[in-house]
Amino acid sequence: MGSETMKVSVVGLGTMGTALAKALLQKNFETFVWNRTHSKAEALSENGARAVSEIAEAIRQSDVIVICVLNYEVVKEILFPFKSELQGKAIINLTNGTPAQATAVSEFATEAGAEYLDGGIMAIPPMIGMPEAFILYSGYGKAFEKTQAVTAAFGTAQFMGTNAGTASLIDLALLSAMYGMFGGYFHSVALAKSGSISAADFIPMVTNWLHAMITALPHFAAQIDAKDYKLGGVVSNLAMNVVSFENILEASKTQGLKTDLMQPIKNLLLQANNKGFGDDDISALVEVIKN
Ligand code: FVH
Repeated sequence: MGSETMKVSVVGLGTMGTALAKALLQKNFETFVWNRTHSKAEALSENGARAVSEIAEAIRQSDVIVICVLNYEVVKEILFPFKSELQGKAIINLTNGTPAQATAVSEFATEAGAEYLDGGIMAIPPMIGMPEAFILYSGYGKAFEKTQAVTAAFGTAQFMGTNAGTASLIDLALLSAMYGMFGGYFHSVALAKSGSISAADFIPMVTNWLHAMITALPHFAAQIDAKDYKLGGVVSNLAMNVVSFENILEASKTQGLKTDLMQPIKNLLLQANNKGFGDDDISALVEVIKN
C-alpha cells in the first residue's frame, strides 16, 4: 500500500506526535489526528490533517495507528478500551517505555487481532522526516514490511526482530550511553569552571577528547563479546584507572564539587579490581555491571 492509499492516524500530539503527523502530511498521507487536548489536533488542520475528537473515530478511519504519548500507562488508557475496533489494524507505538511494557501491549494487540510494532525514536522532533532521524522497530515483521512507507516518512527505519521488546531495550541502551556522556560532561565542565575555565573555552578540548575516546569502543566491544579483556592488547588497565579515578574524586572535593555522579564509577572499578580484573582493560567493568 503506498502513501496515496494508506490512511494513518496519529494519536498523541505532543512535540513528537506533532512532528510525526507533519512528516506524514508532507508525504501526502491521508492523516487523521487525535489528542487529549483537542486544540493541538485542530492546529494541524492547517497542514491538511483531519482532526477527530474521538479515539474510536481515529481508529475506525485508518489502516495504521501511530501512537506517541507520554508513557505506556497512557497508551493502555487510550487503546485498551477499543480492543474490538483494533482488529486488522497496524499499530505503531513510538512511546518511550521498557521491554516488558512493549511486550504487554504487543500481547494485547495480538489478542485484538491487530499487527503491532514497537518503536524507539533516536531523534528529537526537529529531526523527524530527515534521514538522520534513526528509529528502531521490533514486533510483527509483516507489519514492518506493510508500513514501510509510513516509517520511511519519519526517518531511517531499522527493524530489530520479532521480539516486541527489543526496540525499547536498544533504545534504553543507547539512551544510557547518552546520559553517561552528558553526566560525564556536566561533571567535567563543573571541574573546569572551578578553575576559571569557561564552558565555551572548554568545548574544543572536551569534544576533541571525546571524539578520540570514542575510537576505543570497537576495541572494547571485541573484548566484551569474547569475554577476554586482554584481547588485542591492554590499553588502559583497570587497576591504573582505580588509582587515577581517586584523583578525580579528591580534586573535585577540593574544588567544592559534589562527586555523586563519579563516585559510583569508582565503586564499580574497585569491585572489578577486587574480583581480579586489575590487569585487564577497563572494559572488564562490564563483568561487575552484569552482576
Ligand atoms: N521529544 C523528545 O525529544 C523525545 C525524543 C524521543 C522520543 N520521546 C518520547 O516520545 C513520547 C512523546 O514525547 P513528546 O515530546 O511528544 O512529549 P509531550 O510533548 O510532553 O507530549 C505528551 C503527549 O502525551 C499526551 N498525554 C499525556 N498524558 C495523557 C493522558 N493521561 N491521556 C491522554 N494523553 C496524554 C499529551 O496530551 P496533551 O497534554 O497534549 O493533552 C501529549 O500528546 C514520550 O514517550 C517520549 O519519551 C520524545
